Amino acid sequence: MNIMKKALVGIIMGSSSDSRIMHAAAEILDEFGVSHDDQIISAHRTPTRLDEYAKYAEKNGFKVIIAGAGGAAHLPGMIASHTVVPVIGVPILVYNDKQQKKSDKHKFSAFGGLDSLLSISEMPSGSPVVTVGVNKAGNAGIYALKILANESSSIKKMLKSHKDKQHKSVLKESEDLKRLGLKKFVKKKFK
Ligand code: RP5
Repeated sequence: MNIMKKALVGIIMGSSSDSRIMHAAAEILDEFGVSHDDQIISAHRTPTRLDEYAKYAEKNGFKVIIAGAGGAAHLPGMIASHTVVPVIGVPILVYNDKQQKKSDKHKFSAFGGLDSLLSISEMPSGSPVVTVGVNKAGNAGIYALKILANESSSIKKMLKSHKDKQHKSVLKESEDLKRLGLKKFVKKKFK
C-alpha cells in the first residue's frame, strides 16, 4: 500500500558501502507506505552535487532528508547547510563495505563509528542535524515518519499502532520469561 506516491523523504548516503545500513530507513518507510527518493551523494567525491541535491530536494517538496555517512561523515552537515529541509543524520560504522577480501582489516571505521557520530552531531551553532545512534537508520525512518505525521492523520494512526505492537511484544516476552523461568527462557530465545 502506498499512501504517499510522491516522495516526501529523501534518503542519501555517502557511498554504496552505506547502503546495507541505510536500507533499514527505507524498510520502515515502505512498511508505512511512504515513498522515498534514494541516492548516493559523496560530500568528498562529488562535492558539486551537494548544492544540486539541496535544490532538487526543495523543488520536489521533500519534507525531510535522511543522510547517512561513515568516517569523516560530512554529508549530513553539508546538506543541512545548503537547505532548510530538516536533516536526520545516520552515523555509520560500516566502512568500505565494497571490499571483497574477507581478510581486509579496514572494513570498519578505526574509531568504531564514534568518528561519524561526532562529525554529524557536533554541527556548529546555526546549522543543526538531528542525529540518531550509530547504524540506527531504522530510527531515522521512524523519526521522519513522526515529522510527516504532523500533516498526516493516517501516518499518525499507524505510528500509534506501531507503538502498541512494541508494547504488546514486550508484554508477551515478559509473560514467556515468567512462565519458563530465566534459564529456560534464555535457552529458548538464544539457542
Ligand atoms: C564515507 O566513507 C561513506 O559514507 C562511507 O561510509 C565511507 C567509506 O566509503 P567507501 O570508501 O567504501 O566508498 O564517505
